[in-house]
Order: sequence, then structure tokens, then C-alpha cells
Amino acid sequence: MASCLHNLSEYDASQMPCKGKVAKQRYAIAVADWNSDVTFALLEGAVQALEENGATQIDVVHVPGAFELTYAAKQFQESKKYDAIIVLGCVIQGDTPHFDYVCGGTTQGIAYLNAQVGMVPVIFGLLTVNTLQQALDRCGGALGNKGVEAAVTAIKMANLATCGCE
Ligand code: INI
Repeated sequence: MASCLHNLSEYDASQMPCKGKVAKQRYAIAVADWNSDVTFALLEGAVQALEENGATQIDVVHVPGAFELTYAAKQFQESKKYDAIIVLGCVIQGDTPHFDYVCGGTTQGIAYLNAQVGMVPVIFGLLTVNTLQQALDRCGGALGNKGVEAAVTAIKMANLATCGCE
């Protein structure tokens, strides 16, 4: 089977908004504690990438599992305090269909929040993998860190309407 070798931590720094602008913005992260070896590494990658790109105001909230990410993101959205929200989680395939329900519910929840008019973007940093090794490869391992990808996406989305420095 063909595999995608895209490194999740790679991005073109020249395409990022200027740091002075990002420094004035506020970012929120909701992270799931399920599979915390993975999700805390995603969190570290996201915070580091946000800070590298100028962010100084970053609020983090922990939720029990991926399924709770939608609720936390909704609370952040409704607070109207943030320019973009990131959700981070990791769902690993088990022996039962539970994986499908958690992945499906979380994906639909975040997609719904993104479709709401007048609400800030919610960035989907959820790993949905078959094995722990696949997750480890994507939280700072061989394939980079999806938390970095989520942070870069958050900054780009928060600055969609206004490009360049002001
Ligand atoms: N939550 C996860 O974040 N990852 C998982 O792999 C997982 N599995 O495998 O069950 C998981 N389940 C918990 C779920 O997200 C909710 O916390 C729980 O159902 C309570 O609503």
C-alpha cells in the first residue's frame, strides 16, 4: 500500500503572518488526556510552534477523551476571546467499533463548529491511527508532530482575512 511520507512538522516559515501580529492574538488549545503519552507530545509541539511564530497568549484546557474536545472547543468559541482554537487528541483502533464512534463523533462535532457563521476556526489535531507506533511516529517521531501542523494551521486561519503586517 502506498504511504504518505509528509512530515507534519514541516512548513514554509516565509508564508507565515508576521510575529508582531500573532503576538496580539489569543489562541486556545483543548487536549485530550486519553493516550497522554501521545497527546502531551502533540501539545508540546503545538505550543512550541505557536510561540516560534510569535504567539504569547495561549490558553490550554485538558479534557478526558477525544469525544469531549467538541464541547471544550465550543466553550472557547462562545467565549469570543480567541482568534483560533486547536483540538488535540489521539484515538487508537481497538478490538471493538468504539474507535469508529469516537472518531466519527469528534470529527462531526469539530466540523459542525467550523460551519457556524461568525465563529473562529477550530483546528483538527486528532490522530486517528491503527497502532500506537503510528501515533508515536506522528507526535514528534519519524513523521513529525501533528501538533506543529495544527499550530501552523491555526495561525494561518486566524489571519486569513488580513495578510501581511500592519
Ligand atoms: N478517547 C480517546 O481520546 N482516545 C481513544 O483511543 C479512546 N478509546 O479508545 O476509547 C477514547 N475513548 C474515550 C472517549 O473519547 C470519551 O472520553 C468517553 O467515551 C467519555 O465520553
